[in-house]
Amino acid sequence: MLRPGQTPAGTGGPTVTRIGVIGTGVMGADHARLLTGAVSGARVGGVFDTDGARARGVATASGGARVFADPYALITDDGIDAVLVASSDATHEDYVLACVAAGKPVLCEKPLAPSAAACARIVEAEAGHGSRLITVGFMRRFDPGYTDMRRLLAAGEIGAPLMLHNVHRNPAAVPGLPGSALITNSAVHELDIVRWLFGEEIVEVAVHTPRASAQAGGTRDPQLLVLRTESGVLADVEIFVNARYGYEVRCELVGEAGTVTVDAPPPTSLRRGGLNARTLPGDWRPRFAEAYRLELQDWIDGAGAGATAWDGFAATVVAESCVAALASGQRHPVALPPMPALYRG
Ligand code: ISE
Repeated sequence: MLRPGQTPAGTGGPTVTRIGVIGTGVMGADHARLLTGAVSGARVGGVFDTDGARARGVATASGGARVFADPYALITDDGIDAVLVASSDATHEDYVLACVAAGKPVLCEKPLAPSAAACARIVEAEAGHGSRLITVGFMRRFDPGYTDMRRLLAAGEIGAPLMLHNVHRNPAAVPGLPGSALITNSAVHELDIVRWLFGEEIVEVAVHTPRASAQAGGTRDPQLLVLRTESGVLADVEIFVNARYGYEVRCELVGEAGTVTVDAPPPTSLRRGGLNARTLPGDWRPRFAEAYRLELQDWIDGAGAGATAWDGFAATVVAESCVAALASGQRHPVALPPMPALYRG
């Protein structure tokens, strides 16, 4: 996590943290745009992408950031205070470990790494370093709907929680996507939200599948995950990545004395020809625009509300159990090792 005061030496002006962005695809470009125009106290200091033209485009749009040919040179450069990793999932581990070795704060897009073993190596490195440097980009923790739901639950407004029903739909996915990717790439957000909302671990999972959609190109889509927490709360997650009609994420929390619903309808509706219509976004960026902005601001301010490396590890452990449950059709237990002291409290 960042700490305020990481001002480039000798500027004399307000604190500006220079961020190095690794990966300038859809998410990296969007983070760079927010850092440049919507977040205070930061600017894009450098960018790296395997596609040089794409990196140059984002550098220009970010007000002339430096373009690095080597991501490790970006990480260790004196002109870079902190790093945002938005490259492909398989590259996260190496970049995050290099940031820890350089003692630089890093915000890594989800998932922290594709396997629990890789996440464990990252946790071990950070615990060895002795202070927290890593934040994981589970942006829903900053979505006003989800934070309100958590606040209402904590305030006792709906009594003790019983169930959480989640709907997570994308309009289309690449044909032939492995069924496991629906869990590790998409439903991993709900795996994190369940841990964050209830403040306890998921201990058992099952994955059910109806017949696959004819639109899914051979992918086992949709899927229904059923998660049981330590205290016996059940959360179900419908993940459907070829829903065709648009991007939609919503959920309802059922408690002993009431429910809380998170929905994100756009404020404008069009009534015409017997219909009352609201436009749905095409993907997650408009749906979670405010969450991404608040996540970055929190990171820049060093406020520390973001997910830790341990949270990234735990979500991936649960995801691996779900993938095993998808393959076996059986319920699977989730086993986490003891949490290192660095992440307690
Ligand atoms: C994507 O990678 C995301 O992180 C989105 O939030 C999620 O809704 C989508 O399904 C993923 O593919």
